[in-house]
Amino acid sequence: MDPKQATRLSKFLSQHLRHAPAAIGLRLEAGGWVAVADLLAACAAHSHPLTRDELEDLVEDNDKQRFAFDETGQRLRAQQGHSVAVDLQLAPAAPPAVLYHGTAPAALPAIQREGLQKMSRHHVHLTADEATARRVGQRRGRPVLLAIDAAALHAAGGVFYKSGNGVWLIEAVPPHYVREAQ
Ligand code: HQG
Repeated sequence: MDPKQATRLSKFLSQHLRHAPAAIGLRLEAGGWVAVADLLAACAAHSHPLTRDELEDLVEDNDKQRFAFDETGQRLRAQQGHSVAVDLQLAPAAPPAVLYHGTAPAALPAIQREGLQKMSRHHVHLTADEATARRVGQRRGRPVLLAIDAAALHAAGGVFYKSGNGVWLIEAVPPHYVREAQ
């Protein structure tokens, strides 16, 4: 599959596995899963046909590993980033001492005032990798890199989860644990 086509399909899958399953007649099961057979039928019925093999390639080659099959290979889900109500059934995990978040200068005053909020997603997204955080911030212009004192927040009772593609998730980060890292 050519890269443009792969990006188009990846965006279509993200949209419907994270935000609007009902728009193509799908309903997410507990854990965010959909049956692969139903997904392929829904994609075909909504102008994004692909085969099972193409779906496997797309999942494997995806730059951020956004999607994952279950252990049977019969179901697929988005690994994070949902706005629809879904319980990903992740287990709480101890984070590394420092995590990063990339944002835009315009968001900084509000973040300093009220901390990091999940906005329209289910969680605040954090990463252990500075470069990744910068790239996320860059989507909105000049990136601002924030360092989160994850060890202190965890010690204070903050509950962290790690998604299957290595994104750290938390309900909110109070301002006290956030500092500008550049
Ligand atoms: C900001 C993409 C004002 C926050 C990316 C961010 C990531 C606040 C925006 C993943 C705030 C939310 C997630 C506050 C946070 N006041 N602004 N109190 N607290 N913000 O897209 O983390 O391609 O929902 O800094 O690459 O940017 O979709 O979250 O700028 O991995 O797989 O509000 O989405 O991955 O934006 O990005 P988002 P995010 P995918």
